Order: sequence, then structure tokens, then C-alpha cells
Amino acid sequence: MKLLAGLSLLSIVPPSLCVPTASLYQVNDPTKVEQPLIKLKPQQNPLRELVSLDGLWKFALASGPNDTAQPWTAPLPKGLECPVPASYNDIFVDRKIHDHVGWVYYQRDVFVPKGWSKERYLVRAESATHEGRIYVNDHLLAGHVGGYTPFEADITDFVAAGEKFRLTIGVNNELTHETIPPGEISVGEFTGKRTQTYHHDFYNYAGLARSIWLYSLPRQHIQDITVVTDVDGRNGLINYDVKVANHTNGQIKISVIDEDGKTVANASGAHGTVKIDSVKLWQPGAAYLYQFQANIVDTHGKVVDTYSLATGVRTVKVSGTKFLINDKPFYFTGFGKHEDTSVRGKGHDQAYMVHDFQLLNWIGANSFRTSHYPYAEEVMDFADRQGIVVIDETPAVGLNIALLGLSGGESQTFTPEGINNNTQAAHKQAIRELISRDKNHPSVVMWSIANEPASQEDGAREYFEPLAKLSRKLDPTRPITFANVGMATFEKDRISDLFDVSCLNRYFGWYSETGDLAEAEVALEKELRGWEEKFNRPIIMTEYGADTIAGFHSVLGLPWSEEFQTQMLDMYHRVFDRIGSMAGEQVWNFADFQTTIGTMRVDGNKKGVFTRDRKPKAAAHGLRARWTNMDTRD
Ligand code: BDP
Repeated sequence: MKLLAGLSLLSIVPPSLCVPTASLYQVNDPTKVEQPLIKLKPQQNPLRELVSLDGLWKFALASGPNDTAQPWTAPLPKGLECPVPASYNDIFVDRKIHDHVGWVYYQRDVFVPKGWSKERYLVRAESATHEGRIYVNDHLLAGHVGGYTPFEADITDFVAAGEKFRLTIGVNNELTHETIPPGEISVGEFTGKRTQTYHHDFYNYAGLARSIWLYSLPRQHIQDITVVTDVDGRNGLINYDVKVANHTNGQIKISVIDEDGKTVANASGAHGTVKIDSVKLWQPGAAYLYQFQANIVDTHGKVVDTYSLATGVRTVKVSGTKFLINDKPFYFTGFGKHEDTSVRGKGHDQAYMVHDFQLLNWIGANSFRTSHYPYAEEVMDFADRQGIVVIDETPAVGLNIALLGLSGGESQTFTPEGINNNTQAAHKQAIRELISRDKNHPSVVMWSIANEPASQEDGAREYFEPLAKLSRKLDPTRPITFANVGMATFEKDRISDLFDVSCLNRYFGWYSETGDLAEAEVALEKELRGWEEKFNRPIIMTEYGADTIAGFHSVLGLPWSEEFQTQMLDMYHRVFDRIGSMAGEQVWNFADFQTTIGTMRVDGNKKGVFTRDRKPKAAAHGLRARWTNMDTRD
């Protein structure tokens, strides 16, 4: 299949307007209702092989939306090499690459192992921010819109086992008013230079920030597993559903194996319930994981595929003003985080991941929110193993024109030219992909479907009601929420009743009552009491904080100083301790992080309790004293 005709079409139409036909490749087209599920994270076991394609890849920028060079149909020029995983923006000392808007190409040669002739084999990209395409030699095999969830291409029919092929991954970083997150591209009046603008407060890092895999699957294979756990007295229940592909004969067998390697339960059939006697629960701070092992066994009793899913047995519920994990009230302590480090940008990095979790433990944090997008799957697996509780968020951030200060109070967000039906369709797809990828993680206790949307505006309810419904349909077991913005006060917000927990982001003392903590304390308490009276349900402060320059001190406790950050957090905590329905506090932010540089931001957002290289600011010690002495389980 030569794609020259298709490619020349792509070359003259701006990528965001280009809708390749299904015959070219399977696109995760957000406007289509039926979507392929995100397949299970690849794993290595006796019947599945896994080859990491991480490393240095050849790299080139497309020369623009009218680029006719078609670099993906040929070897990329020698020269630039880019590490994978990493965002490309800060790797090179080149402003053109840093500021690039549009497609870039990554390329490398890959061998399909000789022994895979009876298997199916796939290339999986854990993410391509924000749109990705996988090419095998000259063939465009897969495309995906959405920068923080995986997609893959089945390459079996294009390359034989033992052969070499040229793998090219195209990545486009453009955001429009119909993408999640949204953005706009402006064109310089005099230079014609294209610039990406957006409404979210973190840098639009792009590229292949997570791993790329080549992996094999038996022809008959397990495509997806869903587990939902419950507790019955001293016993644990795992309700499960296993989806298989090309399944012709034989049966599905399930075993549950404990941490000592002992099989504690068995079942057969593609769905059902397994019971674990005297279960060891997955608890915050005390993770316990069973291996839920699904096997396809053929009519001769031979296992033809197997997949092992780490499963924690726990329940989650909202009851009155309490957030219950395993029927006990849980109080969230921790942070909103970002995937952000210097040089790598949003590149997943094991060393930073482990170190960040060490710091969470040191400071007494029991949770974080994946603000403002789904994090690498490795992070979710690690949270499961470490017993850290996660509020899992979609990339729907910046659905709020008023935050830019441009609306003059008018309802301008939800309009045909702004956040519209197509944006909503993309948002639905982002919810589907998040839940489909992360539904089995015991660490995930709640879905956050957006951050700071204009929930006080006309159109918000029409936009959000179907999204809340969809989330509940996809996962009836977990509470849902969104992070509410300060201007959508308890009096003005129009959508909170669609959700289970009031997650509030508030900046009294920083963006309002700046530097006046006495005034801020009264305003904060008034607002929290308003939410408490109106909803009588758990409130989690999902953002509060102050920009703080590490090493900047003020005996007067003035804003930007380490003293101010400490005093401001203390003030919030005094108020929280007076409000009965508080169910958690997550400081903004765990660490300083990069943003677009503008008049408001000097080398990024400095609200970190740790610096970007993870050194504690003074406030870290205060938080540690509070959280390590707090009983968060009642
Ligand atoms: C909130 C946003 C967050 C920002 C933060 C801030 O949710 O992404 O970084 O404010 O201004 O509005 O620091």
C-alpha cells in the first residue's frame, strides 16, 4: 500500500484540518462513538515478548504545514538525534526547535525478532503529544489524537519476522479550540511565524515523552481485563471480565496469586467473580497486590496466552462528608503534581519517579492528583505498589476563557467558535481513554474529568452533564469530580451537583487578598462554609499555594518569600481544621515547573514546595510536621 496520494494531501492541508480516511489507518477519531480500547500494557512473559525501542532516534522538524518534503517516506537526514523518552523542546540548543509548531519526525531502524513468525507484533507508543502517527517503511499504519494516552499499530502484515524495517513516528504539538487541552495558533503579523498559545499554566512540551515498545502477542490473545474488587466480611471478591481476540477454542482460566507466590483462588470463564478467603486489603500506605492471572487454555490443555495483572482489593465510597477507602474515612494529604523536569520536559524518568515518591513519603503525603493529564502508566503501577492514593485527571485543562482576563465577565467559553460540540467529543474520548487505561489501578480512587473549567458560565451544564454521565457509565464504582476554579464560587457554579466530591482550587492570599493573610483567612472560611452548607459532602482543597523563590527571605513575610509560603499554608490549615467536611488537602504544587514564559512567570511556576530539582523549600518542613503527625484514617 503506497500512500503517496494521501501524503501529498496531508502536505497541503494544515494537519489539524486533515482527517485521513479509515482505509489509510485506524485513527482514534474523537467524533466516532465506537473506539478501540486501549490494549493492556505490554508485558513480558513466557508467551509474550517485549522489546524496548527507547534510546536515540533520528529527529527532524517538518518544515511547516505546507511541507512537501515527506520526510517519513524516506530516511531522515543525518544530524539530529533525540532521546526517547523525552520531550524534544529543551534537548537542543535551538530556539527553532524549542518553539516549533507542527509535526516533527522520529525515526530508527528496528528488527522484528526471527522467532516471531507465528505471532502478531505491534508497535506501541505510550504517548505522542498531542497527535501521533506510526509509519512502517512507507506505510502509515496508525494515528491517534490525544497527547497522554497510548496507541499502537499492528505491523504483522507489513514486516516479516527476522526483517528490518524503518519505523517513523510523526508527532504534532498543535492545539486548537477543538482539542483537549484546547489552544490557538497565532501567526506573526510581520514574520508569519506560527506560535501556539493555550490557556493552561504549564509548558506545551511535545514529542515522545514515554516509552516506545515492539511486542509480540499470540494470535489468540487476551486483549483486555477489567477487575472490580469488593469485600465481603473477611473475604475479598474480584469481579472480572476478560476480552480475548481471535479466540477460537479452549477456555479462560483465572488464578489469583498472593505476594508469597501462593495461588489463593481459581476460576474459569471470561467473566465471573473470584473469592479470596481472609483477604489482605490494599490500603493507603500499605499496598498489598495479588496477581490476577488470566490464561487462554486450548482444547489440549495448552496455555496459549497469559497475562498477569497486579490487583489490589479495596473499596471506595463517598458517604455523607466522608471519603471512604475500605469503609474507613480517608483524609487526602499531598499535592497536585506535574510530569516536569529540566532538560527532559515531560519525559518519563525512573530516577525522578522513585525520588518523587520518596519525597512524598518523607513529607507524609498519602496522595496526589495527576494534574492536568494522565501520567505515564509506570507512575500508576508504582503508586499501586507504594500505596499512594491517586486522583486521576483527564487533559481537559484550560476550558475557561475568563481565566485569561479577556471575557469582561461575559460567558464566552462554551460557544461554537470556542469550546464546542467537537471539543466535547474530544473530551469524551479523553475520558474513555483515561478510564480504559487506568480502570484497574487500586491507587486510583476518583476520576477528575477537568481542571478549572468555566463552570459558572452559560453552556457549562450542557457541556458537562453528558460527560459526567459517560464517566459514571464507564466506571460506576469510583466517585467523579472536577477541580473547581475560584471564580465559580458555591453561589455561581452550575455543575457541581453532577459530581460526588467538591474539589476546590483556591488562591485567597495570592491571586486575591495578595499578601493579606488575615483578610484571606476570613474569605477562605466563608467560601468553604458555603460549599459545606450547599452540598454536605467531602471537600478536598485540590490547589492552594503561593509562588516562592527558593532562597528569597523576608522578615516581614512578604509574598514570594519562603516565609510567606509557610505562613500562607499554615493559615489554610487553620481554616481546614475548623471545617468538618474537609476530606483532604493537596498543595499546589509538589515542585516548581516550567510554563510559557510571560510577564507572570519567570522561568516557570514557582509554587513548588520543592524546587524543580527537588530541594525542599522551608514550607516542606512545616508540611512534614503537620502530615506526619496527622491521623488520616478517621
Ligand atoms: C490554577 C491552575 C494551575 C496553575 C495554578 C497557578 O489549575 O494549573 O498552575 O492555578 O496559577 O489556576 O499557579
